[in-house]
Amino acid sequence: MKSCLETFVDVLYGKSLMEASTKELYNALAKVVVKNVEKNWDETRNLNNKRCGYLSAEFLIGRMIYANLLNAGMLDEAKYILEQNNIDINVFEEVEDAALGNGGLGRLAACYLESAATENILLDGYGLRYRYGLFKQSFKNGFQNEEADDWLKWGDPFSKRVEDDTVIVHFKDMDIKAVPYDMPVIGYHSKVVNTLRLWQSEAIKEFDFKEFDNMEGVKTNDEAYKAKEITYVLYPNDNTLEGKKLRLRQEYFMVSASLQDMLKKFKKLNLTFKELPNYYIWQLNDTHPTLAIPEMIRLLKNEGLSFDESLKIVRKMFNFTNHTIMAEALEQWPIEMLEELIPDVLKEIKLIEEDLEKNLDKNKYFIIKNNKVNMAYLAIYVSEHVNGVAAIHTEILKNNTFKEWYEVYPYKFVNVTNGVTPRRWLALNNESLSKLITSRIGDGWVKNLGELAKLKGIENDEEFLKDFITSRNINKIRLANYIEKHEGIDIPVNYMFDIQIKRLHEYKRQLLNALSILYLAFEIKEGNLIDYKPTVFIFGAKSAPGYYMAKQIIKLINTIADYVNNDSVISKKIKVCFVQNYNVSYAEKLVSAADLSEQISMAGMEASGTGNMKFMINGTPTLGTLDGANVEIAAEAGKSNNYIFGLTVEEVDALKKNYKPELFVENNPKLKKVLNALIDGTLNAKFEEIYDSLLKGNEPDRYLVLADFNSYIEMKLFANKEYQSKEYYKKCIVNMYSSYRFSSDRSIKDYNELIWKL
Ligand code: 26Q
Repeated sequence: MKSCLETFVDVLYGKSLMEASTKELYNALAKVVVKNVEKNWDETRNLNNKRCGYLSAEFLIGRMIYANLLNAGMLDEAKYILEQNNIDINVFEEVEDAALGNGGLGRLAACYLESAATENILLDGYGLRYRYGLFKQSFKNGFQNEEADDWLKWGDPFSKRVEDDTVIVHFKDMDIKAVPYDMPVIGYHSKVVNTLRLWQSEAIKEFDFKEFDNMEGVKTNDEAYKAKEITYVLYPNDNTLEGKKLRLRQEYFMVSASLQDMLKKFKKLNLTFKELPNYYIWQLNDTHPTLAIPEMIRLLKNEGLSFDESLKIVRKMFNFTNHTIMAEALEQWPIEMLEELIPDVLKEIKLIEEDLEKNLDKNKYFIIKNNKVNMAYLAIYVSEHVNGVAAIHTEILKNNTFKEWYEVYPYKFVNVTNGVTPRRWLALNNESLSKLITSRIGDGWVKNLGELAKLKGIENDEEFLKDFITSRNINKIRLANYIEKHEGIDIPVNYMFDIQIKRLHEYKRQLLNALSILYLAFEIKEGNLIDYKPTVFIFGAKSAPGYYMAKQIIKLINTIADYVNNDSVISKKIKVCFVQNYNVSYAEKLVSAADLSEQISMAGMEASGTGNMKFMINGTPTLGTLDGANVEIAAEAGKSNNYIFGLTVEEVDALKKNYKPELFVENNPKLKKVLNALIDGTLNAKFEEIYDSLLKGNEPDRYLVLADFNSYIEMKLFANKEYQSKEYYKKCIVNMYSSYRFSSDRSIKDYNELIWKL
């Protein structure tokens, strides 16, 4: 490999390793990795076994260089060669993340591809190659500021443009070229190398200067612009639908290109179309790619099949994963918009609706209603399986969200609890803990996280306990240095690190955390918290640019941070830090250094959560509600090894029937004081809208922040008390070795056994 890297740097840039820039080294090293897996990649591609395509508008792959080196078995060698040239492999931390996703759903897709390759399962990713990924966030006067994410400025050395596989996607107003860029998906020490194929939109006819002067030219150039626009930027919404025409274009573009690609390969096999479901099936990552269903029917009819024959085949080809029950996220596209962009696809949707009316009571079941297409119902009606992403979430789908569908199709509904890859989320992000684990049980856990169970009981081993604490402290020092450098905030490493990192959303209740910090601040000021272990509250979160309330909450937390950090009494006990531009790479550092994992959504709202799993694997207890996968985390590690508080789903439902938030404030002067601080000038800014959202309007305090406030404070103080004893670290260790269920290797095996049957 040594000569290989040197050759690449020389051939590509005419330089020695020491002369090369970080960008050049990065590109050359990535090329060496790709070359190394080329043979396995070709062999995987040429297999004719049944496959699944993971069809997703988002793949939040983050920084790929370390993960690919580790998985290809080249990490140690790369470190060594670079070191010999006086280069620290950490220089690649400058390389920006590929943020082709928003949050949980996109990161899950990335973990699943990695796990499938590791398990030698033939799962390909199909998506969009956005020119700009999720915006870069900075704070200006405490407010979120967004800038374009030019991720390609580092090059894209893992991708190959495959001109020969270009396809044409047809819209009513124009035809557009879809050009695939392929990335190898390298599993950990495995033979299978899968493909992540991302489509880029381009004009069939490039910009034409000659024709620029006449009317014809204006039209051509307008089309060139409109074509490129489709994959120009990722929609920055998480758990909310924005019903924009361009978004619909993106979805159809992705779906049509992917299916045409699959069909082209299938036709080379000279089989009958009936065999298609034995050759290729699709997992729909939420409803975003649901147009694949009518599009597949359209394509089969183009091959000469009837609608009925086509539908019969298509019914065996699709499975649908739901990721949210939030009403504002459920996709419904206006008929007019479909008519305007893709009338041929709309025709097939209408025929599916007619088929539905033959089979089901049309007063109760529909796909089209009020001139809108309900994408979830379309997906459920035709899919073979529908799954939720955590046990409690699947139950809610069956009993509430899709109740009537569960009544007619009980056999379609299955649960597959989410997972995260232990390569990126333990082996790579937490070197000190990884070394400690390996020193006791060997390194088999990297491929099979279940081996961590061998550590059962080790929380009582004094030496292990001591080493565990040391490893945590190493990570905390590293994080504190990083935060000092990037945020300019000094974080004492002997403080407890209490961390909430996730997209900013009212249902995730960052506001509850913020209010609890104000409560603590006032208690400290009044001299009431003598035994409180000093704590730093760390936040990381992006808000959708158009989500007003979420942006107000960011400003509030930054305002509280100023208030707390600049008060000489309060800051001796607590500090607050909201890191900027929270992303996958930041998460890797935060997760390994956390003492407490905040997972405090209103019960019933967070489908699963996956950040909660990342913390658990790294040995951090959860301060959380019984929501999403928190329920299963508490079950696996033991409820008493986590800090569970708040209303349950049933209690939320009951309380919501007649909720009066004032009742929770009236007899609670401390809470009253906290709320008043939002509007009375205690802080440097006023937050009337936040205050009003809790106490006024037709649905005050929609997410029951005030109802859960007391039990949250109580549990937070209890966690703080325990943190001062060994009991706390024992809980950390039990969480860590109980985390097998939350490996995405397990999730992928569940998908394969319950759904794909590859
Ligand atoms: C839809 C239409 C137009 C524009 C944007 C969107 C859109 C984009 C992203 C709608 C929703 C999303 C993302 C949803 C999401 O990330 N859900 C999360 O999925 C995780 C993985 O299953 C779960 O762990 C989280 O609980 C869930 O919130």
